[in-house]
Amino acid sequence: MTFLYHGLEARGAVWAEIFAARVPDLPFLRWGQDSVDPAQVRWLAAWNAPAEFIAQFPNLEVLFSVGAGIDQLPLDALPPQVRVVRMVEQGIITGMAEYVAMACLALHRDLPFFITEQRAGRWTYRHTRLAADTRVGVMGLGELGKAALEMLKPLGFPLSGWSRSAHSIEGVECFAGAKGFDAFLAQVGIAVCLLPLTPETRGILCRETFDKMPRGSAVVNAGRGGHLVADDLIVALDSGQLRAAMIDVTVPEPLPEGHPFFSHPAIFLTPHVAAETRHGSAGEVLADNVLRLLAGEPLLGEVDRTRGY
Ligand code: NDP
Ligand code: OXD
Repeated sequence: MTFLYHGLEARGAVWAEIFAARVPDLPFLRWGQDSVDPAQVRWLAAWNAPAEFIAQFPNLEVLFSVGAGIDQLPLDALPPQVRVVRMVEQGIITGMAEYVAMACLALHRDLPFFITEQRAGRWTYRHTRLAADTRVGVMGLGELGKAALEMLKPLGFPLSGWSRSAHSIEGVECFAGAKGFDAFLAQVGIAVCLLPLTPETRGILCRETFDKMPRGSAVVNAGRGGHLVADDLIVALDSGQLRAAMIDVTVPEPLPEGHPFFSHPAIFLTPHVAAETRHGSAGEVLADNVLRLLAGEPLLGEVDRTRGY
């Protein structure tokens, strides 16, 4: 029985050390470096390994995502009995909360506008508002959405959240399900997407959604590129329905040269860096999960494959 890791060499080196210390009896193999007997592989950790790669392990029991999301893995090609586990670790959580706070302050204080004016050599006054005047609405109240809201609280933004099932979070007006979506949108000044990508959430940041937000609102997409309809964003920005957007994830990644997101004055673009899996803290979480597996205990971050997240 072996644990196989497929991914960045530097991360593999850190994880190999953590496993040697925490689970010394379990062989931790690194794809491309160690010799692997495919029949022995029960547990696999990967970011976006292709279906053909995973198919070579007939006895695979658990697939661990190296990241918080799992949509990048070829789940449709995975036998139904294989368990899928996403990464729930503090490095990703803190990184995302920082990114969302940065994005909300930047959009709220009109940074895209002021940067455009600066680059054009213009000293242009525009009235600014305080955080108390801009409601931030977070779509997705999971590990990342909740952490982002906690980071935003001391900044003074009124806060809303939207999720599939009902939640109750102190200081946050919570909405749930398709029924709650319009009421959620109607009052947000900045909408932050931290949803998983599923058939229900694909394309959710679209014209219909933007039109339900107050005119002049802003959008942050740090979920997945598939949540956003890129052409609809451009139309909404050009018409003034949206004031600005901060985009971390796109389709495809990387975006091709010349894509309008690179040059649109109302778009801030970052190359999928909102939150990164931190080698050390993630390795400890993975080792914890392996110890849980060995003890027959529930796993942290196990995905409900029928639900898709
Ligand atoms: P979780 O699984 O912890 O939370 C998902 C949240 O989304 C839950 O609150 C869930 O509702 C809600 N949700 C799911 N489907 C729907 C729906 N149809 N309608 C309304 N709400 C829905 O995920 P995380 O917070 O850990 O991560 C979220 C996503 O962030 C990841 O899947 C990934 O795509 C993205 N990500 C992006 C990164 C980046 O660098 N840009 C880094 C890491 C992650 P409920 O609570 O009711 O179940
Ligand atoms: C993740 C990501 O899902 O980095 O962890 O996008």
